Amino acid sequence: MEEQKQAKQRILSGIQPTGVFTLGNYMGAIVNWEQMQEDYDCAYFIADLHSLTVRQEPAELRKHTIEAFALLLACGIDPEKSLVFVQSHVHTHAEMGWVLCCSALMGELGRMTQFKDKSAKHADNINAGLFTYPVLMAGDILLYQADYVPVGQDQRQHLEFTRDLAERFNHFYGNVFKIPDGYYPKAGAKVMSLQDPTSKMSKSDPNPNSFISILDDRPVILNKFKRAVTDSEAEIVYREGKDGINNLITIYSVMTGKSIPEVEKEFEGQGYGTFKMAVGESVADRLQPIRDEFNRLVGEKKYLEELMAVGADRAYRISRRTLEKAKKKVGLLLP
Ligand code: ATP
Ligand code: LTN
Repeated sequence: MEEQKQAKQRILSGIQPTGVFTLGNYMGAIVNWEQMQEDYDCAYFIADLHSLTVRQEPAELRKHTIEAFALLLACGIDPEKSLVFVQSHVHTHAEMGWVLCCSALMGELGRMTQFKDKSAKHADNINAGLFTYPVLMAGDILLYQADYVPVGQDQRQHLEFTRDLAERFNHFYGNVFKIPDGYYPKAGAKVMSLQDPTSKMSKSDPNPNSFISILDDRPVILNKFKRAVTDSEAEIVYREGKDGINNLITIYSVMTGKSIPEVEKEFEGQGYGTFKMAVGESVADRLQPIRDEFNRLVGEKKYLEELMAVGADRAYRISRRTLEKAKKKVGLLLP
């Protein structure tokens, strides 16, 4: 049994507890996470250390962390099949981050789009953690010798950085890390804001009409789609320049499993109003069981804490092997 498991390739990914997950997180990452559980050895975690790079209210962060853990389970991540844990419960992550920081270059970190975007958004708190964020993320991935990292399009640059850093480390110190690949969904890798379809849907957007939270109820979902920004034409076709409609077509296509030409055909000659409601209904149908399961699980705090403890213990036992190897290679004396 154990041997069979070892033969499988390893998947690892994380999500920050910065609020309730959006439809973007779900389509861009979690849908793949759930599907991959069958064929891979998967590890998923709540990236709470990463969320400290933006100022958080401590009580809120604690609440969001336990809720994010429950949400993962509600989305179908099965702790019997996958390793699920909270990043800060496993101290190897912070330690690996430090060792890797000493191989990361200021220049490459300064070029990261997310660093530039978040610095602009939080000009009063451009902290060193925001700058070294990708190094901590690289450590998360490399500690587990992951083969694939399923993420949305916005994380592509961080994945490239992880590969470069791992290659550099291996080159200087000897082979320690496996070089991971990103894994992106064919559709839904970048779900756009419903209010500004040229920018990505984000759970920390101050305008709640711009995103669908996976815990929104049906009337809220329908209302948000009704107000979604589109264009002044009347054709439901996927075409360059029609960012709002393209986004809605993609969402409907992923929710229903229909191809884009099938969706175009289904709504030929129909108005935007009808189409928006159909998209809203498809999303509400899909999210309903997740919401029900979340509401059940979130009351089971003790059960969730037990799962977190089991996950942390297993994650530590796996990750310490790589950490020790890396520490030895750079010349640290192991105790
Ligand atoms: P924040 O708004 O706090 O920066 P976020 O909504 O961008 O957070 P993360 O926790 O940073 O969410 O991302 C979790 C996963 O969801 C990542 O794999 C990321 O690529 C993916 N993701 C985030 N937003 C989208 C989106 N709009 N479309 C597709 N995937 C997304
Ligand atoms: N930066 C990621 C969250 C994250 C992550 C990881 C994803 C932290 N560590 C390791 C994949 C692998 C984000 O989604 N914004």
